[in-house]
Amino acid sequence: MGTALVYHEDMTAARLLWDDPECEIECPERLTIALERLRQRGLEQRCLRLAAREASEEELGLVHSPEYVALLRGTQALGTGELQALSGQYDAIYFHPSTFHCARLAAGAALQLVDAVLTGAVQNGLALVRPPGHHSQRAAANGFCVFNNVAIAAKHAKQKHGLHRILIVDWDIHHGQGIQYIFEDDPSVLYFSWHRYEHGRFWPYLQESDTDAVGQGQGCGFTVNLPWNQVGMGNADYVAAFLHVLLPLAFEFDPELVLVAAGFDSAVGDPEGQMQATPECFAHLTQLLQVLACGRVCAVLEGGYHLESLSQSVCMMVQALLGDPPLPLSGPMEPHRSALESIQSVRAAQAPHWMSLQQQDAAPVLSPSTRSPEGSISPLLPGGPEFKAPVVQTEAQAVVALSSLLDQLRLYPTPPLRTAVALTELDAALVLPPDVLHWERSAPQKEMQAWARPHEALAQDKSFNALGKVLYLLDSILDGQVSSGIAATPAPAAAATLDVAIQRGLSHRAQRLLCVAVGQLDRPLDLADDGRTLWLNIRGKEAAALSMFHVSTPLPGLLKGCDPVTWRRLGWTSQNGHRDPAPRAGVNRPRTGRPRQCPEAGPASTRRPESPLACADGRPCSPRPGSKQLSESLTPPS
Ligand code: Q9C
Ligand code: ZN
Repeated sequence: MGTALVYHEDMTAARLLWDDPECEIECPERLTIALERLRQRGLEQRCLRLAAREASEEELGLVHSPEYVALLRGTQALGTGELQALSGQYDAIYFHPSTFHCARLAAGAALQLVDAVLTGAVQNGLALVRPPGHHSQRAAANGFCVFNNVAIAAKHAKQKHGLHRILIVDWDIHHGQGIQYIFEDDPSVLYFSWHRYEHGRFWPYLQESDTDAVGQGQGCGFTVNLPWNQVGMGNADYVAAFLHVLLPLAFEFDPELVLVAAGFDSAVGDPEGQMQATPECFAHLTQLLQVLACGRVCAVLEGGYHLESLSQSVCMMVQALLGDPPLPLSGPMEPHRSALESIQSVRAAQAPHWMSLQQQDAAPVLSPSTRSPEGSISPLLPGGPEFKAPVVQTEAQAVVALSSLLDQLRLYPTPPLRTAVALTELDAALVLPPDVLHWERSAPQKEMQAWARPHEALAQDKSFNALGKVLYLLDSILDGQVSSGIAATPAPAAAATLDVAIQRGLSHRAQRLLCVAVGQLDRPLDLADDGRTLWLNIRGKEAAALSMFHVSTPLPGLLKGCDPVTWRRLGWTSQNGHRDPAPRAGVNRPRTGRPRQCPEAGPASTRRPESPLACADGRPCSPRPGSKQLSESLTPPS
């Protein structure tokens, strides 16, 4: 399935007819040059080209008031003076006699794109439009925007295609306050926007662009604002925002469709944004979004005023939509301090509403007394032996008991140490950050011997010593002293060490284990294929897979390895993120993406109709293959 490119030449007709330095940047060349560049690179030709149609007035009415639509209809007959006078009633707006036609085409293009994706004609696509849409409101034009193209498309996807969860990612550098207002109280639309904010000193100067605007009523937690308080944000900041804010929430929300308010004024060179992200960054961001909603990504152009930067970024996004592997990112890969502060702030503001943000930030520190002196495994739960499993009688009680159990599990604190390394002498020269702890200890000798015995590769002293450190580190992580760690082992012992680590992890306290093996490493033969271990091998070429829990994918670039289609073919879709067989904290949560702890949100809803959509291979999106009964996975392995 391909990529749609929706466009109509008529959208270049509207232009500024008088002098206005603020508005002159929104010019017809934005579209012509971007399209020309797509042609030059042969990208336009690879897309399914669709001619944009006008949105009907009824469709505009999904978002806008009839009076506002009528007012816009009337602008077609106005003279320049009248147009200028009317424009002056709005903030950063110019009207042209062709504005109404263009704006209807822009909204219509977004609708066509959504229709093409949701009918399965294409996998994804981009609508190249102007005027942009995300600032426009029910009865107001604003910030070059006349009709809210993306908002209309989202309403249409709900109404005409019966969707229940739509994610809107607004990576334009301005806050799409129009989209925010329209879906403020709507839990079926998760709206994420990052924007230049500078503590409120950047246009449109709104308090509601800050992190504490999280939505209202039922929609509480479905508005996510990430304000940038400094200019100069770059690739690292954008990727960090995706990894630490957007994607955790998006996975939890589990959208059926992703709409991108794709403004490229967030790219380097743009006079509005003053940011540093390079065009390739948008390929990466696009690729990250393709893991959601079975890859159904509809992007609609918003801003972007540096013609060269805009065109390059558009090309990068289209390439990613087409499935080409993105170019590597350049520039500093450490986020700015100010960016981390913003990320921290939005995570804190959203934490009450999203499971995936809980328990990680600002959790109480594990008291040393709960750790056993030898560093051997201490009781699984903080209360240790005092922890009482509730006695269960009826099924209803079982549910209550289970959620209380889960509540206790959720309180399990964040380890006081973030990262430890267990290295052998060989690697001791490695330069590590100062807050990384060097872990010197080993697992008890007897235990190690027992684990190492079946493996010839572990007979050697060096390998054996390394194993001891690996196991000790693993135990430290499993019993909550450390969050993460890095260990080294001599190459010939790698497979055996990994085998022992997996077996030990599973036999101790890991409920489910993800093993990512980079390089030519085969899955341990005796690993049970019971769904507790997901083995992902990234290697030179695709290797035979035993089951859906055994995935082998070629290195990106070698065989289009990052293609989500590969994953779908293996039975893994974004929905598999919810397999949830074991007691994770979210079991009692409705799968509507409704946030927790929102007083207005009402009782835990059962409102989660099955998705009307199917994946590329024809399977419906929702069923979760391989999930186990809770009772089954609660039983510790013998
Ligand atoms: N120098 C879009 O990107 N002017 N609209 C701001 C600050 C308004 C931007 C002035 C910018 C509107 C879709
Ligand atoms: Zn913008």
